[in-house]
Amino acid sequence: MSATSLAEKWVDGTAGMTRPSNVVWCDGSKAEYDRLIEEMLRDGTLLPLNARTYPSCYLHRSHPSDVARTEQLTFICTRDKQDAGPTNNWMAPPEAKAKAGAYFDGAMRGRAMYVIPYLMGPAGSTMSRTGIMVTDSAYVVASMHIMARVGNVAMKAMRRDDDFIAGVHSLGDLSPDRRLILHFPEEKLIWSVGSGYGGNALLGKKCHALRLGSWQARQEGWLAEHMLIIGVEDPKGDVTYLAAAMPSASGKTNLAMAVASLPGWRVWTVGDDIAWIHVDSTGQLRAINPEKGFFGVAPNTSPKTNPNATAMVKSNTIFTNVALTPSGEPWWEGLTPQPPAGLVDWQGRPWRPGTPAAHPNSRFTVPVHQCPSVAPNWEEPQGVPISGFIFGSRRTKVIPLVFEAFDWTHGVFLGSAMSTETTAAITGQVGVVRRDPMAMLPFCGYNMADYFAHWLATGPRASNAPRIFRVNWFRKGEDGKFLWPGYGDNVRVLKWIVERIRGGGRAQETPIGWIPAADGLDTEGLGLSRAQVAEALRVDRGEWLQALADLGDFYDQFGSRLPQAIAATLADTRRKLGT
Ligand code: SAT
Ligand code: MN
Repeated sequence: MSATSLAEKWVDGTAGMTRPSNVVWCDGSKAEYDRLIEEMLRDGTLLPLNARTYPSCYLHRSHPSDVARTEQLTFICTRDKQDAGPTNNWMAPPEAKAKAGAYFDGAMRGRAMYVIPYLMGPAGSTMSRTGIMVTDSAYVVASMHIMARVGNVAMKAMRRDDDFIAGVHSLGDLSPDRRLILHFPEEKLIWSVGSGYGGNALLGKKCHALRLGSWQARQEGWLAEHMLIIGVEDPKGDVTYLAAAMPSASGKTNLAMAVASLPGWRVWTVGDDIAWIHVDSTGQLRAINPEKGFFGVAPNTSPKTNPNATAMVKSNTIFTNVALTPSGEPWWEGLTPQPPAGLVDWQGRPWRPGTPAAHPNSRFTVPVHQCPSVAPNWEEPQGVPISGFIFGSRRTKVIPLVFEAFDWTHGVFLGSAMSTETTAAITGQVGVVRRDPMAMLPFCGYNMADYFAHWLATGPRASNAPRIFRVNWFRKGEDGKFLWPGYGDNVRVLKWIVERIRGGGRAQETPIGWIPAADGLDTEGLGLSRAQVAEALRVDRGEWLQALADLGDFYDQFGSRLPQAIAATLADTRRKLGT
């Protein structure tokens, strides 16, 4: 059977279930994109923005109850519940299919079903993987055009006739009561119904590249991670590549394209959200960005916090749920110090002060190549060599600004120990602390205990395992103010990380890892007192012991599946802290 016929058979079967009026195979061309935009401008799915200041930019307003990922409606559907693990919602495959099947049944009546073959990763890379998704949303098709490589390039990349992840997406009736995001890793299948929101509906992104990707990665011996990829260039012109895991809406896109506050230093952007990482034949870890676009959080993006993002979204960008100015420009909180007069809010109503103008999880969708800091080698098939991993989360307490793991195993422990304060990127309460190992809690497609074991086993396969660091830009002082300026000044932390990787960088040993020595961080010109820097780096034994007790409870749910090395490192850390 040829690749097309197997794909066609599956598409036919899906159309039999969803009953569209017609089936459109997408070719990924500019003409196709332009046609979709025209159609959406006609039916009101998109609004045009100011053609002079924001050429080829559009605004999409989603259903007000469909503005973020819905984790409580997201399931891993493995035959054995233990394979999904205690941190995932699980449903038995037959039950999942019966439930969602009822929502999919005839869901595309009177609408077109678009078939989108897509490639995650650069063309010609052995690390890239293919998918075919169907959808009844033109907004999803246009967004996929920006976020992934669509069309023939994907069909050509298929290595076997069944070499694709199959994804079915329908807007359904957009009701949260009939919304399900289902993953069947054993069948390489995704079913998503009832949401048009990015993380739920652009199936190449979290569903494929992370949830099914992580499953595939474990089977095939690589890593699929919720990580940005950057090259950090020093004043001599040497570039060190780093991958950093951070929870959604916690400054990942800002760090991915940071403008260094230190003379001579520069950050090159390879990716802002997902990294696929392989150990090459020489034992070097190499990473690709499987995506081709950014789906970034708009609020707080400004010429001050992220000048590169502000510049790149000035053309060819689809905005979702931002506010609109009278001159037809997008606006969101933080873009300018003062909101312009006459704003229309994200739901299309005259804006009332005291209410959000843009939704806190409003987004921009834009091609990577428009980023002024894009790395010249960002699409190279062999990927970039990774020398360091960073685990970062949002914690107002406990976690110091930066510290380094003692070794690979300790670094995996630090990643597994991550917790964070929740943001508007997920539906639910904002600002509550929850565990989020490696920023993968919502994205790991299998038992997280096995995921930790997979990480533990990967380091020793590398000839020179990357160093592992933990960062936290969000720690606050007694006065409730952030202790660290963040943004472009985070490059000062990257500088210390790069120095450590190269065998320099002054550090002092603590029970939790290596912390920069008193003069280790370059804080010149920041105007921070020594005491302030010390406070940002302080290890509070009491706070740590409490946090580790909570971590122990979290680990307990994995039972005997938790790798011994993780449990032993926790015990060791407790002992060092002096229990
Ligand atoms: O909405 S997405 O899940 O794609 C982005 C994010 O929350 O990280
Ligand atoms: Mn993300």
